[in-house]
Amino acid sequence: MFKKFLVLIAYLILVQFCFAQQLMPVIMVSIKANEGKITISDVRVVVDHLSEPEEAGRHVIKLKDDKNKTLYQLKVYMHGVGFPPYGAEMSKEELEEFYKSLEENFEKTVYLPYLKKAIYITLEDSNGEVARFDLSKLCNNNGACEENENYLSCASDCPLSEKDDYCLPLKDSICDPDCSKGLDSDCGAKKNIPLFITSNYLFLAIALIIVVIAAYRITLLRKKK
Ligand SMILES: [Ca+2]
Ligand SMILES: [Ca+2]
Repeated sequence: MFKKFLVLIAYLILVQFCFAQQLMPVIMVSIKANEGKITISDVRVVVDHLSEPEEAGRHVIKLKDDKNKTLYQLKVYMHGVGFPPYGAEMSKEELEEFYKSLEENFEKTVYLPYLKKAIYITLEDSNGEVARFDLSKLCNNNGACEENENYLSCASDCPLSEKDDYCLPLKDSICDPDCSKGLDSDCGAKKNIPLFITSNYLFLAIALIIVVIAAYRITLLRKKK
């Protein structure tokens, strides 16, 4: 029985190990479809997992180098995900309208490897290119931290200690001002509470406990009498 239990634990650890994907700097690509018109709405480098290919998809998103060579490609399913409102009585036409809207209006985010050699991203279907994004926008080295740039893709324009709309809570004694309270331990305002105050509070707490115990004993004694 114990042996079986050990084998099960070892198997579970192995499964976890095999399927655990590594967190790393990746290119986050936001795609938007508006009335059927597909555009790449936002691109930036973030720390996340790579997207898995979606076999049902008829679109491919590619990373290309300066010689138009494909460095990486991923199959994507360009379709919104949703269900008709629960309990709503919808006619056949209304349902058709609902599913058509899912097909033509949606937002989608995919994560691609951050390859320095890649200079642009294309989104393609069987007829050719649908949308394109120029990756030089991830850093233009002009001294200002702008749209699409952040510390991960452009440390020269976006130093970690200044705002770039992305929280990177590294333990490096630099506070990232984009992190909400408590996320970056380097941002903790070090409150130097004077020792005499803390010791006074401790003294008060002990005194209070003694008073409570004494009061309890006195009431017990009174009851016995
Ligand atoms: Ca810049
Ligand atoms: Ca930041």
